[in-house]
Amino acid sequence: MRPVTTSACSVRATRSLPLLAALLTGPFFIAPALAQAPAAAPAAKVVKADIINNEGKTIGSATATGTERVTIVRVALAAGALPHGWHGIHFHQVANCSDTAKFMDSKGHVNHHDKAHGLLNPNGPDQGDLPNIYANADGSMNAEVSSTTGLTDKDGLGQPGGFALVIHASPDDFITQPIGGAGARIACAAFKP
Ligand SMILES: [Cu+2]
Repeated sequence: MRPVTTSACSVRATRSLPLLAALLTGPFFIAPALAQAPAAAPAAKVVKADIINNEGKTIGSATATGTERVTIVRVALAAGALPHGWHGIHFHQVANCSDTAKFMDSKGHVNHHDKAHGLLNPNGPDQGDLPNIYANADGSMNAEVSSTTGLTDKDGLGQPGGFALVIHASPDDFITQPIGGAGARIACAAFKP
């Protein structure tokens, strides 16, 4: 049985060679190339929100740009906005910054898959995790951070309650539970759905 099968295969291979040559050299070669041209990427969504401090004063703005698979946040803060140094920043579950003294109404981190907190945590990260941001000596800041938590993903930031961007008093150590030792919530931006 085996020699027969081998022989049939070689016949097929030999017959297909001229066809392959025609595809590579003839006009047919162009057609497959056009068929594989990438589809136009869907436009990214862009949303903007004021960042307020514990006194309810607007200290700057946050602009989130993203798709179903990514979110990039640009933070722009005026002089005097934040204490000098590194600060944790996260996506929290609810677009509510109305309790300005503590910003607890923004709830915990976005975390649809029940992961541990921390970009360096072997059981993490949760979907709210972001790298730290740095406030200049005068308290101003211009920064961009990114995440694979999708801006328009219903299982990400596109959830029904919107989301909040929360800045903490201290840097996130990316591993300690529940928020990496980032401490009090000192600024908040509510991104309504
Ligand atoms: Cu947080």
